[in-house]
Amino acid sequence: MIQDQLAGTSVLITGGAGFIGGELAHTLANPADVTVLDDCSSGDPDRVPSEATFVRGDIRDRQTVSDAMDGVDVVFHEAALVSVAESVETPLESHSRNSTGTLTVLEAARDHDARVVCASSAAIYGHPERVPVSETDPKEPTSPYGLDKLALDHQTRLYHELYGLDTVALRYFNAYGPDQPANDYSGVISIFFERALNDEPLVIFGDGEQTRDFVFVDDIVQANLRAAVTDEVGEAYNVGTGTRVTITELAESIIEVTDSNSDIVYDDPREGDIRHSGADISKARDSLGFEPTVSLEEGLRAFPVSDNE
Ligand code: UD2
Repeated sequence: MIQDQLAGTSVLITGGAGFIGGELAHTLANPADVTVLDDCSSGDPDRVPSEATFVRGDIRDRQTVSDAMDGVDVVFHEAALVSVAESVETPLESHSRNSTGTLTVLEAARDHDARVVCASSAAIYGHPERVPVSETDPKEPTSPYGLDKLALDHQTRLYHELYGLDTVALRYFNAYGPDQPANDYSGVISIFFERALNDEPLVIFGDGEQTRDFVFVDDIVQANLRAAVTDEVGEAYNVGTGTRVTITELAESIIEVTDSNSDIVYDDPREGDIRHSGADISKARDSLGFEPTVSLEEGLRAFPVSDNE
């Protein structure tokens, strides 16, 4: 298994109480020595595995970050303000957490000579000129979140070019998994599951023909582990599956999987919504050996279908 290549190393996971960071922490808790740094502004301390050292703190606090990085070989930087909609409401907060926070992590990594794998996002591409989108395509973010992740993406590359640090940026497409919280700021899959399980209508914004590349959290973890050991550093990689579904197809699948009586209803399109998003993953395939392993059908079946499960 890829995580065995990190056996005996010391890793720091920022945002390790969050949806993706928590999954990484559980995967690495056995082979590696894991420290989690999370301020729990959106993360849940219950996600942190008992084997990990948990530091409750803010990634913008230089001393806290530096202390947490003492003796660390690899940093997985997952801490972020994760919601596009929230970033539109609070652009300063998004900038502070997503851009300044990342610089603070990279600066500490420079001091401690630690490798850093940073969570970038497909949001940096804005409305792609073509799908699937490849890493060199234009980047015109349409939200503060996308802009701040674009800054993170460049910061990650610059710390390699200027300071010789081993860095990698992973541009996540639409991440999902059973542990993703369902609220106004979360992804469509967790929202649809919650509504389907309560037989409430699934509300689609727009005509439902918009498409997304949904990537299961286990595959996001796999990409991170590969980035932690690759020689191809100073690079950014798309992390998706290379396949897309329409939001109507997604809603129908979730109703089927949950055996729900929910209806599908259509509402006004969401402002700033991207029409089509899908990843060209050939670079990650060729350079990292990344291969998505969980189809959308399998991923949806990993969700609990009743409150008792
Ligand atoms: C996701 C990520 C974002 C960023 C981006 C990368 C979330 C919450 N956001 O934005 O962080 O990484 O991908 O491109 O994961 N929709 C409905 N009904 C609902 C909710 C959503 O129809 O109740 C639609 C929505 O209008 C959009 C699609 O579903 O067309 C996906 O929406 P999303 O909020 O899950 O994710 P997205 O692609 O805006």
